[in-house]
Amino acid sequence: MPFIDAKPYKFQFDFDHVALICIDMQRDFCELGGFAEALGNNVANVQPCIPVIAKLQAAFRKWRLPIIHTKECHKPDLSDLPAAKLHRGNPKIRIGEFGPMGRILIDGEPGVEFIAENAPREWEHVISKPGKDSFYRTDLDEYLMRRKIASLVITGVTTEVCVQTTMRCANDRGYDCILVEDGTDSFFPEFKESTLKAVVAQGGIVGWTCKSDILLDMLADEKSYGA
Ligand code: TIU
Repeated sequence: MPFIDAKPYKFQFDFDHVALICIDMQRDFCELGGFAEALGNNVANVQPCIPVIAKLQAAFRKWRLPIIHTKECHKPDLSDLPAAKLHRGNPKIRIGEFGPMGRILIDGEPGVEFIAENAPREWEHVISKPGKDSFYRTDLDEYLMRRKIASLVITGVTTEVCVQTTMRCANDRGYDCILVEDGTDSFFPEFKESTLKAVVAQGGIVGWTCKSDILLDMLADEKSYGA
């Protein structure tokens, strides 16, 4: 099994027990007129990771390695939406109300859909989640255990919200996690930087980080598997 250069030390890439997880690459977070913009965010800040994630998805598909896609959304009747989340902040449009891309953050609406560049293939696992933690009220843990997946390559938006929350919760469940530095973005670049530092501090208290080219180079090399 190959070891790749990572922080805070080398990460073992186990081809037989690894998955790529792409967190919330949805129109509501990445395009104008969605939830993120309603909260006052500049969506241009989360767009640099899009082509990086597309390259990682292509590389994982080449090796037939599993890819998991999450989307943050709620049921049309809002029964899985806590009042605290509905009322938090002072958004221009609230969750469930009509925006330019349909009802904000409601499953099945255009805004909840994955952006075209990072959309799942039909055989890939898609998780609808009502919270920031991808394990909360989802079948993610069951899916990973059934597939005997022990490590996660983590990408997506936003770094310090759904990405970091999911990485911490995966770490507590015993998964080795590596966060791709250029495969994640935040509306707040300083929060992205501090998250990348925080997860690898204390000997990798939450896991590892690496640049995408380290992974892409390894996955481009036919000799990697079984190395
Ligand atoms: N607002 C924000 O930064 N993020 C979210 O609400 N969800 C995710 O991070 N996906």
